[in-house]
Amino acid sequence: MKLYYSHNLNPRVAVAVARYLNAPVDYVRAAPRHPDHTEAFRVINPNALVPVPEIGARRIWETDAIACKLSQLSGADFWRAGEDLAEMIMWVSWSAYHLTRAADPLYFYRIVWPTFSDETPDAALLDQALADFREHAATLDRYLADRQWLLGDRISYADFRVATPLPFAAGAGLPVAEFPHVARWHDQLLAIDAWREPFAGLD
Ligand SMILES: N[C@@H](CCC(=O)N[C@@H](CS)C(=O)NCC(=O)O)C(=O)O
Repeated sequence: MKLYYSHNLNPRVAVAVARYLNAPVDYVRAAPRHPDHTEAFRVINPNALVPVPEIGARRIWETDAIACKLSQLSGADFWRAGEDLAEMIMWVSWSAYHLTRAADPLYFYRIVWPTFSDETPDAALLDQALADFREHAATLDRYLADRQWLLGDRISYADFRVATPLPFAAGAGLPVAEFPHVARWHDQLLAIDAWREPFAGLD
């Protein structure tokens, strides 16, 4: 199975999952938004985005779907079933609509934007994103106060997904240190090679 990726937020999660699960994946670095590649890439993913796998006739894209598939293929319960499933989906959804959504402009304007523009980003937009991030990080912090991992005492995909923006905290200016339980939890993740250095040895 091929997995097309870049070093940005979502593909980083997909590669980390694949490496954590030791999935039999051929990693292919891609730049789907490069004008020379976009149209050809739409054959693989109509959104011209990564991550995206090539796994046969049925096409899937979206980091969460890829993580689900990788977990199924590896026989792991990283993607939970049974009683934990609803709670895991809750965190996957919460990440997309709250924490990662808040962090996204900070990531984009402080890390990606300067690579191709000299224009100063809108300060009000970044202030609002920072306020939103603090609100949602506080929610996460309270939740983690008496839990090792989001679903209790075992790591799951919920942990990887909710932590999507945190490896970029320094460059994006995410105030993780203000939230001690979040910082402790993310340190646990950073102790995992696949999360800390998903691209090690790839390119
Ligand atoms: N909803 C999609 C979002 C995918 C996405 O936005 N991918 C971005 C990176 S975060 C992308 O492909 N950007 C072009 C690139 O990285 O070259 C998912 O969860 O996988």
